[in-house]
Amino acid sequence: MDYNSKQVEQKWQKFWSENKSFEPSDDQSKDKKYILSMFPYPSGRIHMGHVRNYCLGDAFARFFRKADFNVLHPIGWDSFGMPAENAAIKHKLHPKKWTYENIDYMKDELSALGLSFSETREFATSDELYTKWEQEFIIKMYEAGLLYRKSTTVNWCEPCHTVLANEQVEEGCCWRCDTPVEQKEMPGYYIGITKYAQELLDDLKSLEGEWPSQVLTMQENWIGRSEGLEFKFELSKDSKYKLDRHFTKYEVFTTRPDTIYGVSYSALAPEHPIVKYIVDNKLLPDNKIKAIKDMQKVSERDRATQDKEGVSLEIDVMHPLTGEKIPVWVANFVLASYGGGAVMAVPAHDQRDFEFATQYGLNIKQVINTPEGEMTNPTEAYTGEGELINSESFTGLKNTKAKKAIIYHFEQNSIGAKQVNFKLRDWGVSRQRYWGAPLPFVHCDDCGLVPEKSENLPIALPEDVEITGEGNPLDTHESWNKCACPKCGKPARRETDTLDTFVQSSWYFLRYATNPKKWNTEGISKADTDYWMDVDQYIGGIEHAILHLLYARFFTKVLNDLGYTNSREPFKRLLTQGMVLKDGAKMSKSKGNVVDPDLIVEKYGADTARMFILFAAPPTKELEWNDSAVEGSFKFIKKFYERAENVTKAGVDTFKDIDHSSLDKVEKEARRKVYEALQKSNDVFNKTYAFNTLIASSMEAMNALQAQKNEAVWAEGYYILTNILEPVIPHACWDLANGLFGRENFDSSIEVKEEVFQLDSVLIAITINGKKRGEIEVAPSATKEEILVVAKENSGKWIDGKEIIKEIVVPNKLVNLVVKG
Ligand code: ANZ
Ligand code: ZN
Repeated sequence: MDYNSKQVEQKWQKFWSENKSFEPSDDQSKDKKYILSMFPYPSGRIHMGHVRNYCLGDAFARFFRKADFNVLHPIGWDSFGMPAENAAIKHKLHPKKWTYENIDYMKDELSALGLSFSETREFATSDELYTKWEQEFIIKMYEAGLLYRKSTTVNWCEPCHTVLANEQVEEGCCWRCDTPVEQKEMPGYYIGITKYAQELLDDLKSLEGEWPSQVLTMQENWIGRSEGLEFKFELSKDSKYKLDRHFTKYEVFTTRPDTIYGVSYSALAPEHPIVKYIVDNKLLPDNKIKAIKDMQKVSERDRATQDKEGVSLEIDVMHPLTGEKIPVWVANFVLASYGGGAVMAVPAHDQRDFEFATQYGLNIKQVINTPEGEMTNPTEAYTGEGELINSESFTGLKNTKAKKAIIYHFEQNSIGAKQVNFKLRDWGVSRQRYWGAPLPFVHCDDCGLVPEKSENLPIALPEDVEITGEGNPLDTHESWNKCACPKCGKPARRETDTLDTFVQSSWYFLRYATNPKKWNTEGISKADTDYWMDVDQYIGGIEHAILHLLYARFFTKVLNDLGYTNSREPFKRLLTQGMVLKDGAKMSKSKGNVVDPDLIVEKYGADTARMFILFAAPPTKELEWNDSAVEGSFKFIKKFYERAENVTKAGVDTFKDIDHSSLDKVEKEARRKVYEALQKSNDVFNKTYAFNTLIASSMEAMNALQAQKNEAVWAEGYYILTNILEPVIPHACWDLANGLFGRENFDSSIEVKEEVFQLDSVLIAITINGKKRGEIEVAPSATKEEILVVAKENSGKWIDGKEIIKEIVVPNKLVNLVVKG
């Protein structure tokens, strides 16, 4: 048999498409597997990262389909977002045209890889039907108090002309264009993800062992739960100047209540209301007011990398337990949006507080004993554990105990309480851009913010816009943004903000799980998601470890609470694939090291590309592009074809009745290798993900088959190898299996035969005084005594005339004799 990849691949791609081979069944009584690779952004062309992602997903889908599961393996397009608008500005193309043309092109590229996607469940998130349901969910969230509008300082990217979520700011710069982000006061829409913070954290436990631990840790840190004490500082009556009565108390949060007696100053964030009041009323000298104003201009993010800076506010608060006077400062390291936007500073036990105190000559008071005893002239804070000192009645307690005791004391005296804080902030979802899903709200002078009526959904984008890159074209599109108030009917104005694209990717997997026959009438079918959810295997890049995965988990919980699905944690297992590199660097246009998947498919065929991608590295590791390894994959498939000539009709007719005991040694070895590969396949798909080892053991099986001539063993070998390699090189396997066995599907799962692994003999090494001196072959059932007899018979001169002082037998492995003389 000759291998003509093009012919084979076209033939089977046509067959699969005509026979709808990869459509899931509507029969919900069957066991299911939902296999999902993260959907692509239609950027224009597919790259090797896509190829890896989709080949991995396809391998899972094909494996479980063969094992008789009802498999859902969908694909679609995450098609809203900025690049479409950038293309519109640069090439004068309408974002919609650009997007949908890219989708068509990339669809063809993916088809050429022979990926077993369902064709009926495909959609793009910019489809109006998708927008319609998303807008419905958004309105439901608004009605449930989970989505709200407020004015805040936001991260603003001027070149992209949009607000960025905190997650989209990387080291102070825009995640897309890398420009430094500015701070800007602006109204926007927020989704209350913080209400779910505790559950998002707790449920990470259920994912242990199923998700990469690195991703779990990243999510845990992002959510950032801290437990501590919250209490109020009260201004001392004899302060230099008087504040409005609203500002005579303020809240602080501490994770170290055990250090309460070490407080030597308190610091407020530059945006704290008290600081604002002082600035507005010019209660301090001009130079101080100016210094505070300068501080306020810097974004919180930039402050983190700046030197510590502060201004004394010339007022004092009273220590909550001792009544002692404590000076109040404003400091650039205090965050306005965390805890109360103010801290109790303990320089002896907090490094930040220490540096600030040293810089401004503030007191340092030790209250936790170090293992070396009391600190004299400390050069840094002591942050370890220890017994309390200088702490009135709490002195002598271990600090871990003191934490609880001091919180209890505050609670008993009603001066403070235990408090849990999270770093997680509510999710800002407004974008001032055209190519996104419009937020379905209307501003009415009389009624305020009014959600659109559900019969008017979707609020679709107007097509007649000119994208210039300056401002949001929806703002100036009057025939679109002028509308009637859904409540009172008076002239009103449509909201022109559009939704963050992460909103679309937060529920697309629930849409796929909804039968397309229902797409017009239901956004998410509860009955269908009851069957298909949760996703059994999710595959994607580690770059989504926080953003997308957290939002998707959150949305699932919200949609569950709103009654749309019973799923609560969407992705049962997660595989994060490594990057594809060339010459040690990530493939990128700017580096000029991109390998075009289309060219590889054109030259060698899709199966070669697929095999290389799965063989060259374990899926979670980086994969270094290697031309000769691509060539090697091609050669393997070619050999696989050519050697199929050893599969005869006689072999095919008899292989199901092979009598293992009647085979000779090489035949038995060939069978064993074939079944080892089969076992490996089950392990790989259910447990280890080590596709590279599956291919390696298939290669070994091929070589072992080649060493023998038994026709039945050849036929059985091909029957099994075409089966286990089908997820990797599907076209070749369907073609071979069809030609040799008349199979048009792989619906039988082949059982592993234990007899094959029973060995006739095992090789045991003989070592004398620790040095290897020979080898013996014994039955696997031989006893230690029997092994020793054979070992001594075969040790000749090494033991002749010598005294054996020690005999060690490690079954199936080795005999060690220790001799003297
Ligand atoms: C006193 C103290 C003593 C603290 C000590 C720490 C060590 P996490 O773990 O991040 O929750 N803090 C509280 N609010 C703050 C704000 N708005 N901006 C900056 N820092 C703030 O950290 C909580 C700790 O960070 C709190 O505990 C507080 O400092 C500080 F030896 O209080 B600690
Ligand atoms: Zn109105």
